[in-house]
Amino acid sequence: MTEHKIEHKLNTNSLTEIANRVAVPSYNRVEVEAGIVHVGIGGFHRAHEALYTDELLNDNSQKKWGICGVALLEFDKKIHQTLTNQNGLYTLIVKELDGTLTNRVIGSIVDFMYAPENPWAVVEKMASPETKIITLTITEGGYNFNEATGEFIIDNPSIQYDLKNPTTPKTIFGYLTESLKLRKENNIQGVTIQSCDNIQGNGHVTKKMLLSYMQHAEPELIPWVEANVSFPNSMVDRITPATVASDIITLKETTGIMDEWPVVCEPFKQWVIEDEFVAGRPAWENAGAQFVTDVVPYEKMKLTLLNAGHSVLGILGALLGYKTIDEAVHDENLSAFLKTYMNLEVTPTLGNLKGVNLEEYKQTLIERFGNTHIKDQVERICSESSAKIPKFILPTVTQQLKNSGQVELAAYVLAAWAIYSLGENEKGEKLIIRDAMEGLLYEKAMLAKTDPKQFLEIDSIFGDLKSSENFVSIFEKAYSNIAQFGIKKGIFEINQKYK
Ligand code: CS2
Repeated sequence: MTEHKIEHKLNTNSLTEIANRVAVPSYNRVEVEAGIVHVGIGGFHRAHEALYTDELLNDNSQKKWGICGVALLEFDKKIHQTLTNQNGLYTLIVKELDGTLTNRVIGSIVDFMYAPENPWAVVEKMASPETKIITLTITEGGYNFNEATGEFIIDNPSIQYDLKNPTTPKTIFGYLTESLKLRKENNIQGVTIQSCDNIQGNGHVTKKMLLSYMQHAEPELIPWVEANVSFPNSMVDRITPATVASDIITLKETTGIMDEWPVVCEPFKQWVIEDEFVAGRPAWENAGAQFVTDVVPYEKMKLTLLNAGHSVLGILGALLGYKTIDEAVHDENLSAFLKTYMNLEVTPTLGNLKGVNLEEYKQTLIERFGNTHIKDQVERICSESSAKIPKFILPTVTQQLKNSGQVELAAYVLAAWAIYSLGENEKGEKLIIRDAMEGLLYEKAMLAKTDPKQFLEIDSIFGDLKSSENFVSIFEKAYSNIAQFGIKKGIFEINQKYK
C-alpha cells in the first residue's frame, strides 16, 4: 500500500492529512456560528444548500452562516450518528458526465442534533438569537396537506400528538410553533423559514400549513408570525441519488478516505430564491444562487419538466424492468415518449418564461437523466409517488383540461401508475413500493383491474379528476391498452402517432 493510500476515518483529526488528497474546508470550523438551522440532513441538503454554504464559508467573510443540521425523525438516527462520528464532515462526490469523480470534504454542518432524543433542545436552538434562518428539506409529503384541496390534514395522528404534547413535538409544525412562541416571549427578532422542497410555491405552502396548525395550537401567535417571519419561495435542483455501498468503497480505494456516508450527485446545480430574509442571509449568490423577486415560473418549469420527467421515466421504466433512470432514458421508445409529453402537454402550460431557453432546458434534462455514472434509482424516483405525482404531473393535467389541451400521455402515465401499484413489473418481478399511501393505492389498483376509473377515486390524490368524463375515458383507454398489450407496445403506438 502506498503512503497515499493510508486510510483515514473522516473526522476533524484526519482533516490535515486528507487535505493532501482532496479539497477540504479552508476555514476554521470552530469559528463558524450556526446562523442556519436546517431540518432534514439527507443527501439532497448535503449536495445542495450545505455545498453552497461551504463555498461561502471558504471566503471567510461569512462566519456566522454555518449550519446546524437537525435530524427530526427516528428514521434519521443513522445520519445523525454518522455526522457525530465524523464531526459533521462528509465527502461530496460529484459524478461528472465523463465519469470523473470530483471529491470534496464539506464542513458547513458545524453542529447537529437528533430531535427525538431531546425535542426541547431543538426548539430552543430554533428560537436562539443566533438562528436567523430555518431551512427545510422534509420531503414533498412532509407538508401534510390534502393534495386535492390543499388543506392542512389536522387529523394526522402525529399532528394530534403535537397539539396535545407541545413541549415534546414530533412534527415540523410543532417544532416551529413552539420555537416561534419562544422567540416572541423572549423578545427575539423574527426568523426566515425557507422550504427547499419540490413544491410549487414552497414558501407559500409552508406558511399556509404552519398557520393552519397554529390556528389550533397557538392562534394568538399568528399576528406576530405574520409580522416577523418570512417564507421565501425557492426552486432547488440537483439530482442526488441514494449513496450505495460501491460509492463508499470507491472513495476509500481511490483516496483512502473512510467516510461512512458520502453523498453522490450530478455536476448540475441550481438554486433560485426570493430575496425575503427578515433577519439577514448569507451571500449565497457568491456561490451561484440566483436571487429573484418571483420564483414561481422557475419552480413550475422545474417541477413539471424535471420532476415530472423523472416520474414518467420512473413509473414506465419500473414496469419495463429498468432499475436506473439512465437505463430508462436510453430506451429510445421511452425518451421519445418523454419528449412528446414535455413538448405537447407540459410546454403549453408554462407560458412565457422570460430569460429561459425552454428548448435548451428540455434538451439538458434528457442529457442529465442520461448521465450513466449517476445511476439514479428508479426505486428512489417512484418512492412516495402519492406525494409527488399531484405536484409534478396533476397540475399539468388540470391546466391542459381547462385549456382543452391534450392529456393523452399524462393519462397514460397515470394508468401505468395504477398498474405499477399492483406491485409487479411486466417481467413478473416484484416491485418494491415505498409510499405512505401504499395500502390504499394497492386496494384501488386491485379494483381498477375490472373498473379502471376506481383508481382515480382516491380523492386525496386526484381530487375531482374523476368527474371529467373526457379525462376518465382517455384514462380508461390507456389502462385497457396497457393491461391488454403491455407498456412497450402502447408507448410505441403513441410515439408513432406523434412522430
Ligand atoms: C426526484 C427529485 O424525488 C424525485 O422524484 O425528481 O429528487 C430530483 O432528483 C431533484 O428534485 C432534482 O433537483
